[in-house]
Amino acid sequence: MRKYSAFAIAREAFRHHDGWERAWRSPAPKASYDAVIVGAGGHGLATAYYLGKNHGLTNVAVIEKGWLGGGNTGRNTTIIRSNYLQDPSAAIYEKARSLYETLSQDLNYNVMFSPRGVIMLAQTHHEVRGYLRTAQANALQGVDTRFIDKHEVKKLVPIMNIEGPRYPVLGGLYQPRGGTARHDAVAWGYARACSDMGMDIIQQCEVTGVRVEGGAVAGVETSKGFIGCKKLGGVVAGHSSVLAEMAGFRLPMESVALQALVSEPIKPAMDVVVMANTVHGYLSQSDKGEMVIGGGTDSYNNYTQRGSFHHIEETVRALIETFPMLSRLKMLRQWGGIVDVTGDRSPILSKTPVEGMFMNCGWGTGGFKAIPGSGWGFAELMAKGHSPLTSEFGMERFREGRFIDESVAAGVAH
Ligand code: FAD
Ligand code: PYC
Repeated sequence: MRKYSAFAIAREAFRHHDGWERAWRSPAPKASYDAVIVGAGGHGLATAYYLGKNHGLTNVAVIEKGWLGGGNTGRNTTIIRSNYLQDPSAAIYEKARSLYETLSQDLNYNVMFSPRGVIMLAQTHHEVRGYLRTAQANALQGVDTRFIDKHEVKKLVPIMNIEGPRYPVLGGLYQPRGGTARHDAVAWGYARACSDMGMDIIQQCEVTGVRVEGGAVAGVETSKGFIGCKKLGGVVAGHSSVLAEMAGFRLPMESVALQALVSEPIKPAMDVVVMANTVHGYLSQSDKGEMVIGGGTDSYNNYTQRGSFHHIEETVRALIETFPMLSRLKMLRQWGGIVDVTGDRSPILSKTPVEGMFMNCGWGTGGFKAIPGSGWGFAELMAKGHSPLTSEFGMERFREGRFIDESVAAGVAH
């Protein structure tokens, strides 16, 4: 595939942009592959990419029931940070954050990584203590965060009212190199690089069954027929328990809707990402000028890819105390995704009871930030059978009571 470059843009400008190639091929599936990944979200595509790049495995198909990036990857609020509390989490999220720093160059695709800084507001004394603890843990883990006082918060985000009547801002956990990236571009960049390595991305192809022979995976039944494989990676987020059931095992997780909304575009007003976990909302400004807003999950299980209406009102109402200017903005659109939430709010990157089948799921409300690190570790697990990045995230931890409790650092009170 031809490289994207300033020279290519200039060349195409002189010939009516006739020379651009399709970013990825759309082939018919082959009869079998060395590895099949189910789910062309960010995690599935990143897994395929690192299988090829790091382990030389390119006879790979990524199978997607809809369009690539159309699941949670294309529906999230794009916050990237690695300020988690537990060591295994800090390791994988920081690996991901550091890969984001150079992902555009690595993929030759502009993913618009914007390390504009993330502040998690402390609005109760309990939160102050919690974030001081996280800042200290992060210092030991080599993650660059620090606790800042309310005056520094105000300096970084002048539009904020720090003297709110219910929840005044007491300070915040600040990660200067956290930020955002363009979510679809992350999926598109990985997809293009995978296709360039000769991998097949098969969209509009639903996996309807997992064929298991003698306890080992043999392939998948799909809406385009049977596809054989030696190794299978299930990376289907909110549909993970559905896929696991096809293979005959259960996963300790729930699927719930999480939603977000954007305002009308306004002039630049805020160049930091802010999460307000006590009042339960988070906010950033997109390059288009929209205020990007998210809240909590629905409190019942479903697969509808839309959220309950009352959440919109609750989220905006909660944020207005701290961001009074929001009250004067019109909200433009709202959407939802189905996220896969585990009991300890940490993901599952694991072998399964089916030989040759692996699951990468449970990223819940916070997996966009993890995509490069997750793909890196899961590819290693699939290729070699073990990975230092994923070793603590096996599904057996729920049977053994070895939880990686991130219910606080996972952010908003999801
Ligand atoms: P997905 O992108 O959902 O991909 C899974 C794919 O599997 C889908 O495309 C689906 O169609 C496909 N699939 C499912 N079943 C089948 C089947 N049977 N056959 C074939 N294909 C199938 N995370 C952050 O880090 N920061 C944030 O700010 C953030 N905000 C969020 C806001 C919202 C509103 C939502 C919904 C999520 C948010 N997240 C955030 C979470 C993040 O989006 C997810 O954790 C992440 O995108 C999961 O990626 P994935 O590749 O695992 O899943
Ligand atoms: O994990 O940072 C996060 C997040 C923000 C919004 C949803 N999840």
